[in-house]
Amino acid sequence: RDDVFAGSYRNRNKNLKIIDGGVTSPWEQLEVRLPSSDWTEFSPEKLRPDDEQPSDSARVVFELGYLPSVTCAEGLHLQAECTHPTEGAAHAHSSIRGVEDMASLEDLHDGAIMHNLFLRYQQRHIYTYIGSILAAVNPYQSLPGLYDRPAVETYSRHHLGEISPHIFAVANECYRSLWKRLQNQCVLISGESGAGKTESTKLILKFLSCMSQHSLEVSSRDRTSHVEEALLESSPIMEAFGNAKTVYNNNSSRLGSSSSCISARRATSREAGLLTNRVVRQNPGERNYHIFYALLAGTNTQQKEAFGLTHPDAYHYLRQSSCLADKTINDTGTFQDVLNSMRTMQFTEENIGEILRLLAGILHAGNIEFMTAGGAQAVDSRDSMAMALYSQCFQLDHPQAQHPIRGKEDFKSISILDIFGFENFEVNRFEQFNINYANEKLQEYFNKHIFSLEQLEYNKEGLVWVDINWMDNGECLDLIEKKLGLLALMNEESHFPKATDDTLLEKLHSQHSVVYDVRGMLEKNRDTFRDDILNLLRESRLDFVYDLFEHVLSRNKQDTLRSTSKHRRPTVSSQFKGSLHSLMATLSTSNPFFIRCIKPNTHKMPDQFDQTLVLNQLRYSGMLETVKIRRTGFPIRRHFQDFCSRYKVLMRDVMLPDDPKGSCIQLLHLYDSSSADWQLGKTKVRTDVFAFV
Ligand code: AD9
Ligand code: MG
Repeated sequence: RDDVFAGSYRNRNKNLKIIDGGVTSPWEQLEVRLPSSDWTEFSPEKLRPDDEQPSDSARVVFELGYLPSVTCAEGLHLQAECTHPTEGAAHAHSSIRGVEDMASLEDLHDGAIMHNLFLRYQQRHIYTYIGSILAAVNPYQSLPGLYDRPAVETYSRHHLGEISPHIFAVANECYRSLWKRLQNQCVLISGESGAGKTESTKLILKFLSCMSQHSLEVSSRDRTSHVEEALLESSPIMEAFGNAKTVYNNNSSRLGSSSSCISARRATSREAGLLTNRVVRQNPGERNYHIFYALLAGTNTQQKEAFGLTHPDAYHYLRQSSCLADKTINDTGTFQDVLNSMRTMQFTEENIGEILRLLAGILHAGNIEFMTAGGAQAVDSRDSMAMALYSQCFQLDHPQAQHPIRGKEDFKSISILDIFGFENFEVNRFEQFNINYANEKLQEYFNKHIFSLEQLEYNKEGLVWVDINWMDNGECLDLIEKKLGLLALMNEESHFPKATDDTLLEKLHSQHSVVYDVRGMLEKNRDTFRDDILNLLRESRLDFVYDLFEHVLSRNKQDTLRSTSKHRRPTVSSQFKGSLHSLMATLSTSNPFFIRCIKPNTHKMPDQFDQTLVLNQLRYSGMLETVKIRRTGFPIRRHFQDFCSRYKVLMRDVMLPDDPKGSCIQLLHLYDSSSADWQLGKTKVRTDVFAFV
């Protein structure tokens, strides 16, 4: 009979796995009914019978995390009947409740992965592992207790995989790895616009901040550098100045930010690149940066009079998109949060006043109209000035961005990368081109770590590699970055004074076929700080404005000097490329953790799971292939010698062989004799048990 099985049960990575006996699939939860006569015979103390036992039978629930290791009495045959209707076969609850680690899914195809996420989402389990990679489905609602202090404490005491999947588990693993390995760590958070990257970043920062406060309390009472707190404190400012309402996300990041924190010397820095175009133009239904509306909503009558401010619809820079407010956005609250943060970060009242005045000035500048023959150009100059002012003001608000705090050689950090997610509007322009380019770079890094390097490692270690057909985005990046690629053509054209969007289009089409709207592309690409505008601003009677631009002018001069042969200043896109490449270089020296955010619907609504939308995201991000590789792979590797010296303490009473490999084998057998959780290569132990991280 199908429904009769016997054997022992082992808890592997939280998934109850029947390793011998008739059924071999991994379960998240298995529910069986036993005739009550057998129940007494079975009597496994470690198993917990359900409270509501029907009189004629007993129900046994094998619960996740409840069975550290249960072995049935030898020879005992469970007369197990499944609670699942009619089938009569033992039925895995995995198909009803989903599994916590997709590497243990039985059916492997895109649909099964999507379905698993769907099942879990219905139960408000938004996190699911793929090995050590975390998939996070945006709940679009606050889930009680999920991120409170007890949750932080619980996850700080468990390795990744020991308890249910959570973003804190990733943060904790990252934190532990930093101290254990003394190597830089990074968390790469990807997903399309509105998928939850920024929220995830904030949660990781929250966790790390709690951990570092704790370690400060227990170790030294060194409170000299509370820079992590400064980083958290700066979040509201960062968001108000760097985020805006778009069609996809009411709080969309228009900057790429990387927060580095919790280092060996507890230093913190934050680097950011901002898309300033939004200051002067926005698409219909979208807004300018939150801070402008916050300014108008939050200032009192006296301040409004002083700055000459009225309502949002009085300003060209705010009203052109016909979207001034959103019911989910509290502009007055934002203003208060920003002021509070600025005060906590020790901005003087005078400084705050100057920043507000500058923001008001930008709004007024946008209302200047021109009636001259060259009026088109004059508008461009006005907009350039507004963008320059905003971008400098943004830099000022984030002093850490200018002065990343670097320690001595022993500086080790955790970087959290949260960039603007993929965007695909009806019409996609220069901004989308840059955003999507950045996302392709991130995907390249992901592919490299998950697939290419893994394959290389397998080959080097002489292990059998299961061929996995992953999607390489190399060609897409070549299209953008290579000689005669989109960037090169765009930059070349930007340097021709007579070039127009039409000539650019012609040039691009002669080489490639792409679907971006080129209108305004050249202008936006040339939009670097212009010397004439800088000189004008340096003449400002306001010291504050003069100071803002002082160092920009000298930097501009250096840039021009550096490229004297061509007399060219780098374009916006080439600067963007430069910063992406240096970011990637930094990341390549770090040990990465990956979080893949998934957007469940386009309406920003809770409890709505659009299966097609999710499937599409799983496909383009290569999730299926990731699950496949994580199923076979063992993400943690250590050299034999290193492994031995670290863990031989566990075998104090055992005579170990002389060679490190032999010792490793003995040690590992003691831990797991079936060798399901580990593998030996030529030089390294590979395992998926995070205790051996
Ligand atoms: V973009 O690329 O910057 O446009 P993100 O950053 O991926 O985008 P964001 O984190 O801003 O998206 O999330 C969008 C919205 O989803 C948030 O404003 C929240 O309302 C909602 N969200 C995201 N994650 C969570 C969560 N863990 N819990 C509750 C969430 N709500
Ligand atoms: Mg964001």
